[in-house]
Amino acid sequence: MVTFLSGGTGTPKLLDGAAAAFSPEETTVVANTGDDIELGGLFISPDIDTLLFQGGGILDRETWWGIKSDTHRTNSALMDIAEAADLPTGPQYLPEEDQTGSRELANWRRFSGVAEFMTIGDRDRAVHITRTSLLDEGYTLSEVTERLAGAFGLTIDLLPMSDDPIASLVHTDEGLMHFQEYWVAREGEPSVDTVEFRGSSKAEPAPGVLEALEDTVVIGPSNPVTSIGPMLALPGVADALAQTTVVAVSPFLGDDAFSGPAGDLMKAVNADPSTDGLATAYPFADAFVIDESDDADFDRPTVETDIRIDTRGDAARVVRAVEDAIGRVI
Ligand code: FO1
Repeated sequence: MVTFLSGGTGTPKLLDGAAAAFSPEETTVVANTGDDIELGGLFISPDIDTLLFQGGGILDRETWWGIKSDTHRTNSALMDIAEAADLPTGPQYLPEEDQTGSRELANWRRFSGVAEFMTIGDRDRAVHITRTSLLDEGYTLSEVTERLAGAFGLTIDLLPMSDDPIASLVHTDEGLMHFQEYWVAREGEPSVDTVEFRGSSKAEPAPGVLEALEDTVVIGPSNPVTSIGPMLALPGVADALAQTTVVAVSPFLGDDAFSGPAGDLMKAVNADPSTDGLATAYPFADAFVIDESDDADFDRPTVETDIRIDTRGDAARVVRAVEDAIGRVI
């Protein structure tokens, strides 16, 4: 049995090759939900969706979010209406008093749908409408995720990290903003002071998460700060990881992150934005998989391979390196 901790792009890419070493029936994936937002009344869970669409064979593999060949008629119409009505076209938070009201799960991450700052495809939107409606019917995010995983034919077990509201908020030189505003609307431009996982200390891991962490854990090549950080901030998770075998795959080629804002965010939390910084970010890791060109030096077993993942064959190669790393610990 193996459990992967996953964020938006790096770990789903690795999971393309998971079957090279681990049977899907014995694989659990815990997904970050700190990136989730409510936009125009729809609850969007980007990291869960990437895993649903990947498992269902419909993921847009150019972007690693959204559905391939999706249309965007509603999203375009929202922009047209906002422009015609002379409304703002950037992210608009709902007023403070509405952030913590009604749908509890949306706390601190509730945006107006005017001009819809994230590009939501039409088929993608059907998933968000279904999720939001089931949440409103009283189902938990875990229950909704299980239902959607069944609909997309997933063979792995997919768990959200929590059924409670946790919002990844970025404190920047231009003020406090949600991760999606920082990353999607502002393209990671503002300079980051600190990152906050609002709600995490009062949140609980979702049902099944702590049990899944009793198995061998693989931390995929996701952003250590905003993809894996929210999970580590949940009560009990870091302790559980300290008790089990953990292998971490580096999301860095030396000092460069493969994708996303990992480098800037690592600096903001005072960790070295490189493979070396992984030891600080993951003190409980028992082994690492790093790039063969990397000269990082760890005091724990380290397997080197070409960790760039462009194809399923690449993913299988890195997964076999993970298997090798697990073998060196156990
Ligand atoms: N990322 C973007 O960079 N631009 C988008 O317009 C965008 C839309 C979007 C819609 C639905 C969804 O589930 C994800 C979407 N993403 C988009 C990806 C997402 O914002 C982040 O890359 C992930 O949260 C990172 O883990």
